[in-house]
Amino acid sequence: MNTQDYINLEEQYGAHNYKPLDVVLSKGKGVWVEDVEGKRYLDCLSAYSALNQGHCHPKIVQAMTEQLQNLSLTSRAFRNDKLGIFYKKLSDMTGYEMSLPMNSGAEAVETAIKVARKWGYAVKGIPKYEAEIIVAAGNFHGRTVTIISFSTEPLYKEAFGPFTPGFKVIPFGDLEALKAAIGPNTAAVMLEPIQGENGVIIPPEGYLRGAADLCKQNNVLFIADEIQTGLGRTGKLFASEYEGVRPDITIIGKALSGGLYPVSAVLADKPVLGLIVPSEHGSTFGGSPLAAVVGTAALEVIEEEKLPERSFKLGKYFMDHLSEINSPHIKEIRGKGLLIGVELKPEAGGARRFCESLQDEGILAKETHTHVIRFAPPLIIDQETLDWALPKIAGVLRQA
Ligand code: IF1
Repeated sequence: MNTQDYINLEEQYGAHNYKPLDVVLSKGKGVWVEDVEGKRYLDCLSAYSALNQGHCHPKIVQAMTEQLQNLSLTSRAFRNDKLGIFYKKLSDMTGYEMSLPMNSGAEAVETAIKVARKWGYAVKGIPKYEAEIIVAAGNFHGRTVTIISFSTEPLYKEAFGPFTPGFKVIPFGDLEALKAAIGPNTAAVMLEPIQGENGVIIPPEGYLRGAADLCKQNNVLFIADEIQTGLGRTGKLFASEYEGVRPDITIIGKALSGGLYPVSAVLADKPVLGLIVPSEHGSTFGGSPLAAVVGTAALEVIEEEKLPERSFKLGKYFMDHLSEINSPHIKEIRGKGLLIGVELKPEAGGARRFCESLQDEGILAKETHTHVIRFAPPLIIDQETLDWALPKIAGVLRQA
């Protein structure tokens, strides 16, 4: 079978909920992937930041393979000998007292919403079923019905109502709007520190700090969705650290497994997460021994290989050199660490064709929101590889 055969197979038998680049990958190692024709590419998407540790990281693969010889799943009806170790690692590394493991990011977001609502009723005393959660326009938190209920992107939402009530949407980056939106029934404010999907949108300096302060003053939980920005991606373990913010709840996923298996978690302290009692919440696969060893190994790699520091340093190097590219198409380059967006002028005709040219050059990147090319390579990338990629990126960006 060649590339076209694989594409035809997918198109014929699979739902068309994506329109991928026409590249069929069959191998991955570190920052590199290979397609079925044997062509090699630098991965500059990292599965939307799930591959911060690189493809098939040997340490995580070994942990997973060893575990597979012993025990994969117990369900949470029984305990297993790996989950506690994972909890402790999460706590030691993040400073939160407790965590609740799920699988996909969306499930962890749903979990955080449930926890925040329960806190609103049990602790804050909000009248039953009147809890409100404030979110930002342009948000992306996943695909479940409740989560799309507060999306502002019609394509993600419009066809799928009726929607879950209890959410209030305010403009991202506007503290006055947030202040005005908080009321007696507000249980939580949930934000992405940087809006990834919305085009790598960085809020004005002081916004997260201000939002967290407003929450504290008004007895409201501050929830950070760090599923994409967390675990080193932006040059710190968590993007919230840039403003000295410690959210009441932090949500992580993606790189929590290094891309081997879906592992997500909600992190919080006992007064919040301790409110959840047996049978109120759960998951067949969440917290399995397999997930626990993969999660533990993925966290160890982040620590041992100093991925946040690497991301900080190499992100700056990457951005500085991207900024030197003299292209009439570039409107703005923005980012933190190795989460970088290159916004093109509308006249450039959309980012997609640039991504296709990058593909020809052996670089896989993905457009986001029509005009932005997102560069987010695995955090294990080195300067030499960036030096290989930069002239190619420059060539593509200068093209007519
Ligand atoms: C898709 C985007 C990225 C996320 C944040 C929760 C989730 C995500 C901040 C849900 C997921 C993904 C999912 C994937 C594409 C993608 C994405 F382009 F849509 F926006 F990363 F930039 N919070 N992001 O970014 O996590 O349930 O998927 O594990 O849905 O097409 P999930």
